[in-house]
Amino acid sequence: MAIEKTFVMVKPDGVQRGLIGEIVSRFERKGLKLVGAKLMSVSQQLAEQHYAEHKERPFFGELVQFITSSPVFAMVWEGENAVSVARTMMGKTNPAESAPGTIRGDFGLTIGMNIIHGSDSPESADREIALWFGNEALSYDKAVDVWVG
Ligand code: RTP
Ligand code: MG
Repeated sequence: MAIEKTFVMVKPDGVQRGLIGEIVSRFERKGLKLVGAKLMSVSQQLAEQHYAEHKERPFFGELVQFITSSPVFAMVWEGENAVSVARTMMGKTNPAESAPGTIRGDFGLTIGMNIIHGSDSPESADREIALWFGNEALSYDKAVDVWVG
């Protein structure tokens, strides 16, 4: 069983539209475990580091401007194959091509404002969790039965 951690972020459009709860709920119901979360403003430097792989792309400036324009909700989710499971739940990069039932397919229209980010590989996840959370993300056992009844 490959237990992984992945970095997921509700982008400014998702926060402004009140979709944090919906998105957190979907990941919880899927069975992933929330091990880190914070609402935060993004500095120019953090945005440029996060999206470094896109530095030469024509949309880089717009992307950095967008992600720094208003707070994001950064999270770390843990579980079996968490990286690919989260990507599947998000849908394709372009919401217009994302299947209904996915987050982008249900809530998005345009590629520039596609609501959510998720790490694209375990290596990216390690890099992004270190970048956004350092050592802050938690590790804990889930014992649901103890808390109800
Ligand atoms: P993300 O990194 O945000 O999770 O999205 P992704 O892996 O599905 O897509 P990626 O190729 O990494 O692109 C990063 C973000 O850049 C914006 N984008 N705009 N105008 C364009 O053609 C274009 N292409 C990409 C999107 O917001 C995408 O999520
Ligand atoms: Mg990406």
